[in-house]
Amino acid sequence: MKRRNFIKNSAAGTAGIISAPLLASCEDKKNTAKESAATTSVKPIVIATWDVENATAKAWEVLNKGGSALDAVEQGVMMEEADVNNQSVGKGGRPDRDGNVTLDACIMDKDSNCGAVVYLQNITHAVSVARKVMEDTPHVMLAGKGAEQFAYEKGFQKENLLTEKSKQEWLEWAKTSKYEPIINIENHDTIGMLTIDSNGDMAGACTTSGMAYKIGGRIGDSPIIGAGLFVDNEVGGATATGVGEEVVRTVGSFLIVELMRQGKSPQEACEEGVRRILAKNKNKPDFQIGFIAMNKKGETGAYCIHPGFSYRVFSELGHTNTPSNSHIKA
Ligand code: SD4
Repeated sequence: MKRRNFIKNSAAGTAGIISAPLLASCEDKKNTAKESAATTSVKPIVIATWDVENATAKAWEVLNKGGSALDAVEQGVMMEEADVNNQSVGKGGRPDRDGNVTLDACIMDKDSNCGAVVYLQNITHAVSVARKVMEDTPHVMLAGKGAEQFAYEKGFQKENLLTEKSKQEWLEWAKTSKYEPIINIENHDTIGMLTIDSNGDMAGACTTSGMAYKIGGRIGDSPIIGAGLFVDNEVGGATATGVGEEVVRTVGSFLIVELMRQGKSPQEACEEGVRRILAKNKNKPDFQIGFIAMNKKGETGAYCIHPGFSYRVFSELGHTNTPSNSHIKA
C-alpha cells in the first residue's frame, strides 16, 4: 500500500487529530453496523480442520436446535477427542517420546472469554476442561498436574489415553528412531473448529495431542490463544493445524483475524498467514501448516503449505469436505 493511502486508512494516521464530527460519524457507522447485524439473518455454520464429519455433524446438530456457538464447538470437537481412531486428538492420541499422551486444548467465546489447558494427562475431553477454566476460574490457562487436579475437582474421570495401537506404534518408533521428535510425522487431524449460531455469534475451539513423539513437556500452538485459535465476534475467527512452532512464531490465528478486520476475505487472510510463515522459513525442510477462517458473514477460507489438507463445512446447505488451496514449495 502506498504511504499516502496507508496514512489515510490507518487509525494511527488520524490519532490525535480526530475531530468531534468524525467521531460522531464513526459512532453512527458503528450503530448502523450493529443494526444491520441484527437485521441481517446470519445462518448457523460450522467449519473444522480436516475431514471430521462426525464432529461437524455434531456441532451442526447443536446449532440446528438453536444451541449456542460455544456449546456447538465444544460438543463438536469432543467427538474427535473420544474417537480412538483419531491419533492426533484426545483418547488414542500418539504419545510423547516417553510414552505419555499429553493433551493441549483451548476454547474462545463471543465475548472473548477464553480457557486453555496444556500438557493435560489422563483426561479425554481436554476442551471441556478448558471451558471449565474459562467459566469457573479467573484464569485463562492451566498446565499439567494443576490442570489434571482441577479436572478431577470438576468431576472429570481419570482414563488411560494410550491405546494399544498408539503404544505399539510408539514402541516401534522408539526402536528405530534417533529418539528425537519428528517434525513431519503423520500427525494430521488436530481439530480446530469455528461456529456461528442463530444469533450470529461466534465461538471456536482447538484440541490436540500435539506432535507425535515430542519431547516431554512440549506445547504447540493449539492451546495458545492467538496462535492455534482466535475469535473476535466483531470480525471472525481462525484456527490452525500443522507444525505448531511455526504458528506460534507468527501468532497465526490472531494475524488472520486482524487481516480480516482490515478487509481481507477469509481466503485471502489464510493465504497471507501461510505466506508470512513461508517467508520466515526459506531454508527449512518441508513442513505442514494449514489455516481455516470464517468471518461474521459466514464466508470461509482455508490455505495450506502442502496439498492434502481439507476442511469440512456444515451449514443449512448440507456438509462438504473441501480440499483447500495449497502452496506447493518449489
Ligand atoms: C501442534 N498444531 O501441537 C499441533 C499439531 C497438529 O495436526 O496440528 N497436528 O503443533
